[in-house]
Amino acid sequence: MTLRRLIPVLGDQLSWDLTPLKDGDPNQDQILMMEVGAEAKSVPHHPQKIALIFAAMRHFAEEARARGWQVPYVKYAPDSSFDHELAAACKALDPQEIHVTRASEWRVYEAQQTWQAQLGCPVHIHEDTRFFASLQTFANWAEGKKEWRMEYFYRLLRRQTHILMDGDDPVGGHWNYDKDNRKALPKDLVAPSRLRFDKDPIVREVLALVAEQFPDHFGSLESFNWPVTRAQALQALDHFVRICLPHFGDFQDAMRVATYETDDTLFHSLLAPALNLGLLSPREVCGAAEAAYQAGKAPLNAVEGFIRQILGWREYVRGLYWHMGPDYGQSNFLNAHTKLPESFWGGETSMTCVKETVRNTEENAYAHHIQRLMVTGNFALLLGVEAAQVNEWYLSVYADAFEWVQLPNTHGMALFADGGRLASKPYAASGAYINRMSDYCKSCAYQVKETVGDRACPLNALYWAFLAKHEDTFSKNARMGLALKNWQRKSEADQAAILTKATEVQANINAL
Ligand code: FAD
Ligand code: DLZ
Repeated sequence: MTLRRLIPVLGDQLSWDLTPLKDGDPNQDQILMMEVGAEAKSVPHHPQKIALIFAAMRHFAEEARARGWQVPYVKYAPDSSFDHELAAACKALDPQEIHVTRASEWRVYEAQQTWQAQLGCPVHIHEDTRFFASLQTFANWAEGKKEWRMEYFYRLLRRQTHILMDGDDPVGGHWNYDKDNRKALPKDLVAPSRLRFDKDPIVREVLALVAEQFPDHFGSLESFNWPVTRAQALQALDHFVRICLPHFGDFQDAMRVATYETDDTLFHSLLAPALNLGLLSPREVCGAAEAAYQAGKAPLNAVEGFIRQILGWREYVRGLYWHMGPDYGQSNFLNAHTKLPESFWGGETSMTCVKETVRNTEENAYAHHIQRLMVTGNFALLLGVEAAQVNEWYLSVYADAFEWVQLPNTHGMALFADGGRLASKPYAASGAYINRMSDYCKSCAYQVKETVGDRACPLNALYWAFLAKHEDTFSKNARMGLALKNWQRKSEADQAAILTKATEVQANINAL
């Protein structure tokens, strides 16, 4: 029988809501899924990330077969690529048309645009409809604005979606409850345990494959516990909303040395991988959080704070990623050329904040937002690490890392390498910030209250040197005024001592 449509489903498109599948017919069409070396080796992905994608893909294929679909499934081969496997499938199956969802990143989207000519078969690329805002909505909003700020895009989407709205006004009278969301963790508070997911035969097979094929990639497989099916992802969502969401806001920015394994995750949702793969939709996740507020089961500061991450940040960075074009990651606004420290790949360090964040990353393919932004991100920003190296690291090491969301967060938010398209000022901080939001400094070899001298926290001198180096660049940025004034108020002798210390730190970057 003639094959009407071949529908390639990529590893982060595991949703039945996507147009090619919604419009497809299992009696006339087939789904193609491909585990390919070109994707698995495009950067040194954390083994848990690869295992998660392959296990979720294999489960999705099983589910599709149970729904009556035929699913040619290419199991992992190191030398394979989408282009190669697609050509082989077209040769074998001779489809009349190919229908695919637009890839989530520029590199693969550009390849998709060559498929029709390469394969000699009509290729229809459908928009990814899993987001609240279309790319056109972002483009319309961005057009003519001198500055793009997440807060205003978020308000537009609150109004459009009626999420947490009371008529035309935000529920509770404010758009944002962040001022209530910066509490320090009480010493005796133990964060909740997470659901454990059984390692079914598919997961076990994939873990063995990944261990064998990617033995040198940074990261451990031992603690693998990601939801790999929609059913598991829904259980994780329900568990988060009931147990963690009520405290999500209060302790959203807090960090602490892991005494218990739950200190690595605190009250965060761990839902980003499931959202990014398509196992959960952002609409249902925000809906579940809003319902908890309406039922009196979670306070407004927590629910608004959580929804803002998804309806606000997630939508905003996706819009910005596509709007900025394929060269977004090429800029280097702060002229940063330092090499990524070895401590990012697990090399020794006495800085507790970096050690803890990298350990969490290595063990769990996870670190929460403040660890990513204010520990490793801030350290890379202050050291002036070349953006491309930092971007590649972030794209590699997290289970939720896909370029459309990783790049704006790293290049724009953490490094200010885009010159302020995403953020109004760099998120630069000295050790004092880390000390306020964590207990890291208490067990650190360095003294957070000292700026110069052998025992001084390296972040302090680096912070002042960062301000001094970019004084001219930021002199017209009102949000940097106070910080620059504090630098300018220092005596010449103090400034000189601090800059000398910062130079020493830079010279010893792999021995800190
Ligand atoms: P929670 O703290 O529970 O937040 C809830 C959800 O909100 C997340 O699951 C996520 O979907 C969304 N979210 C939160 N913050 C952001 C944000 N800034 N941008 C977009 N969505 C957000 N997120 C990714 O999904 N993939 C990445 O590759 C990624 N790279 C990042 C790199 C850097 C340098 C920084 C600073 C942030 C990055 N983030 C990334 C955003 C954020 O840190 C993660 O989404 C979050 O830590 C994931 O953990 P969680 O699911 O427990 O999130
Ligand atoms: C990230 C990734 C990896 C590691 N492997 C695969 C794969 O083998 N097959 C697949 O379909 N997708 C994989 N992915 C996700 C793709 O890279 C993802 O679809 C792109 O990031 C989107 O452009």
